[in-house]
Amino acid sequence: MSAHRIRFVMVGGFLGAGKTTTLGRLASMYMDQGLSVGIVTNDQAEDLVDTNTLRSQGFDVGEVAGACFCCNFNELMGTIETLGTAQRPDVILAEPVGSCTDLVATVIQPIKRLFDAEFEIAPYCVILKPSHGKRVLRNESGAGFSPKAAYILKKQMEEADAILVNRIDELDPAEVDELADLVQQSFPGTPTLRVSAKSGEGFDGLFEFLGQQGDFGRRVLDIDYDIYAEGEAELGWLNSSMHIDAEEPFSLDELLLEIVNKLRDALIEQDAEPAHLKTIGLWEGFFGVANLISSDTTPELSLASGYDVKSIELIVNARVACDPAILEQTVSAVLDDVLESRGASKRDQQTRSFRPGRPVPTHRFADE
Ligand SMILES: Nc1nc2c(ncn2[C@@H]2O[C@H](COP(=O)(O)OP(=O)(O)O)[C@@H](O)[C@H]2O)c(=O)[nH]1
Ligand SMILES: [Mg+2]
Repeated sequence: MSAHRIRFVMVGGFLGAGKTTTLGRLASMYMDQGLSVGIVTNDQAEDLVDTNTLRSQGFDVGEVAGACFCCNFNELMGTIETLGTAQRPDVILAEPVGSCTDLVATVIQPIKRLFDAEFEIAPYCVILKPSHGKRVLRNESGAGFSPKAAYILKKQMEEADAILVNRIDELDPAEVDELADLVQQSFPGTPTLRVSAKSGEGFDGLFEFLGQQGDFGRRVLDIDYDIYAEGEAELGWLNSSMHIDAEEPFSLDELLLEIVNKLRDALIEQDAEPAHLKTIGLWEGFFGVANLISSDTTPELSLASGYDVKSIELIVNARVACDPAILEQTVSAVLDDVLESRGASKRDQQTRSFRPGRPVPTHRFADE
């Protein structure tokens, strides 16, 4: 039995909202306070860029792959147990799949009811992604996603104890005010925090907010699982990993950025809106990461390696509003193109592409 209760901090939000960046920053803040931290990532399939990104930064990360936390609750709890074997963690940071919602009823409430002696629940924060979020909250058509995917994005925020308006580093103050007002109109009474996971602005306030004691994770949704399932199934999902070898060294960062840039162009041409494209290249302890979070934002090298390489492990994760078969062909063509121009080749490639299946939660506790 446990000596202390582990603080369970889950941070939700749509695909590409900034969850992984936020959790990395929070992990460092908890560790600076002398606390031991475990992180749990989650995806519908293996080979996660997020897990590798966070592990490369030196964090203790467990992965629940193959189904979301809600549909694989037992593995979530099992994975938490494997973290911090030397020392039971003080804090668990959990990142749910970005297309998942109803997490209060299917993850937080079950932890409270079944594992109350072992865990205490921190306020459940959900990150607003300005690019897609603004259009969805304004009920604009052409948000790049269908009304059913927009339904998921809104439900995610509806169940939050607080909503984080992220990316304030790149928004002007009037835009931030507009977003915060939109959030207030849509979810009256829900505290709204303004943050930048990239610069750290607003994180002292967030950290304090997360440290509150109280009964959090109580906003159980009234949700239509048919719309939710159909919204999720409109996304094409692809996880692919491979080794890449070349005769001559090439810039890892340029390769990563070129992959994301070319994918973006190819997807726009097919009218397929990216929810999140990410790729990590790893070689002997150093790594680079590139990301794209919507068709109208710029691809960016989120973590630069600064290295030239001849051999890497490459992982590509793509979540795009299109047929997964088309997504797989597109990724394959882009990889062939960028590798050929470097005289590089790939081997041992493993690719999974699919539409997420209907969510069937392990537990669902709807009433208090
Ligand atoms: N400019 C800016 N970029 C951010 C911020 N937070 C996240 N990003 C970038 O957005 C992309 C997606 O972030 P990530 O944390 O992977 O999102 P997730 O899918 O919710 O886990 C990455 O390229 C991040 O570097 C932020 O506050 N400002
Ligand atoms: Mg992530």
